[in-house]
Amino acid sequence: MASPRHAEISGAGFAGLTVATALAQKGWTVRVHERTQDLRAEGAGIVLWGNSLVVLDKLGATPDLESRAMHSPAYETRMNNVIRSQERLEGVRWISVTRPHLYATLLTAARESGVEIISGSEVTGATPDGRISFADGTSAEADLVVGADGVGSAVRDSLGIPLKRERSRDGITRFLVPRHKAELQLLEPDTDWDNYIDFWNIEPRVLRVLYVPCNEEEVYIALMAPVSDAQGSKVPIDLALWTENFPHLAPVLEEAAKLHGKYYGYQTTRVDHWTEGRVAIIGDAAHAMCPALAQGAGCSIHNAWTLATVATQAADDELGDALREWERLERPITDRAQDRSQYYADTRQMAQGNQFQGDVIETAMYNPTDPHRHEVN
Ligand code: 3HM
Repeated sequence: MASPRHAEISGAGFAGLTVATALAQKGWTVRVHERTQDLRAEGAGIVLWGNSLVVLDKLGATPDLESRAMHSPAYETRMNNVIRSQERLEGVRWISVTRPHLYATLLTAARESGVEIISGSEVTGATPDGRISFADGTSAEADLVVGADGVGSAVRDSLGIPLKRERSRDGITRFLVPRHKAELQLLEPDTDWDNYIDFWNIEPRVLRVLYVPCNEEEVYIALMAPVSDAQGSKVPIDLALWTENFPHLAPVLEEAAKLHGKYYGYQTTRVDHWTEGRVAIIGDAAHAMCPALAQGAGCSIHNAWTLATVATQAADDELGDALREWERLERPITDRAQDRSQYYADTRQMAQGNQFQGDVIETAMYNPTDPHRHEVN
């Protein structure tokens, strides 16, 4: 039997752990390098749709993930606290989880599949012939190198791949806080506090709270304000400002006010190409996007899966061509998700409600595990 093929991966985030686990399960030996000393996820909560959940199914990670997740009855949109829509999203698979829980699930799956994860290992770059280099001056060879090293990707930049960055006028600060369901229920007994609720205020002032229950104990809240609004984008948050505008959310806003966190201005990074020889970039290194459609990690996870599949199917001496073909086929759907997310970030149109239909749910409905997905009928 031929010896297993070997992959070196930079970055133990959602994309890196997914591609690592998928490759290991398909018979590769895999090493993942993580620059930080600690293996843990930053951030608060996350919504996952069908396109990433089918991948987690294949990795065997779904039971663990769903043991601590929320299936909200509806995706609700409000303007000045008046309900605009309650989308039941029939036929669409989606859940909300905390980022630490998704991370722990992927880490377990990776380890159980035999992936070697090295923390405190900084990758400085890669070459198209499959050499990866490290900050300590050493290097290693692989059949496949993956740059899953985030929006500031050293792998991508070492290859000189051109990129463009576009900023929007708004941004958010994210918090994971206790739900205080009983207190919220007292403030508004008619509200279903298990719903995902997007609370928009545009007049007289642009301030928005996205309320995303992630399990029975924790809720992810994202506070949006324009970059130009110093008071609205301040961290720790200005509690008086937020409770004056969202009095019905006071119990969870008071929790957020105890935390630090970071205001993040929406931005999109578009890169010229995703592969060079034996190197591929995935995740935020390839397609960092605005969070409006909640598809940044989703696209990362589904592209990680298709990359592992294509690389495994390709003959070793045809890997470079196979990766180029992978980009040609898989990239357009991610480009469209990026464009739509940027559009919604720029226009604030999600405030209209009833947004998750038609083209907008294309990404959520995509099945990267369907071998016939690119056939035209
Ligand atoms: C889940 C989710 N949805 C929308 C946004 C946004 O528009 O900032 C952020 C999110 O985490």
